[in-house]
Amino acid sequence: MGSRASTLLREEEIEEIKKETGFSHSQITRLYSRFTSLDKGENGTLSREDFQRIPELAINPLGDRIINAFFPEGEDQVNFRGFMRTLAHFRPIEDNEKNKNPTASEPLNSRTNKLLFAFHLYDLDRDDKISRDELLQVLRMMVGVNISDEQLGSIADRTIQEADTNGDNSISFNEFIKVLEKVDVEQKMSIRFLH
Ligand SMILES: [Ca+2]
Ligand SMILES: [Ca+2]
Repeated sequence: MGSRASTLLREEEIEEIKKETGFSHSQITRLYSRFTSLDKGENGTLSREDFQRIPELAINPLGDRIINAFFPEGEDQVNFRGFMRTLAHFRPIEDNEKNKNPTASEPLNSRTNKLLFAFHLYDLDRDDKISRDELLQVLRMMVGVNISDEQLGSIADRTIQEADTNGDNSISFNEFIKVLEKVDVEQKMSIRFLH
């Protein structure tokens, strides 16, 4: 009884999260204890400040963008379910998932969903295109201060020129996929979660 009970995850909830995200039972309980240790307000949700205490995110130049991806539009708290749904994009694709039933809905950790997640880190205004400005902002965060605005601008121009096949001066999701066709997205966008 008392406050302790509220920190336990119900078995049905674990089952639902397992189905939705593909995480194993032990991964879910382990991530839940990480979640509750980050939850300084002890209200079952995380705020942006809670996320900023994760060292890997604090040092990532795109950390703030990644943190934002955890929050539903216009909200400033995320519950465990939402936390797991976003985290699932980073779950490696396991061998037994590679040729499963093609009629099943696309898993959150598929290549396409991983790429879509990355695309949204750039597409701040959510118009489904990466504009020159949006690309510049990300480049600036990633390269730091050692490069002049002029140089950055020409990198952005060249990147758009190479990617932009329909000539609208921005990068659509399809164009984005084409550029990254040969990139090992699986390796770059996976986190090894302990089993
Ligand atoms: Ca955009
Ligand atoms: Ca285009």
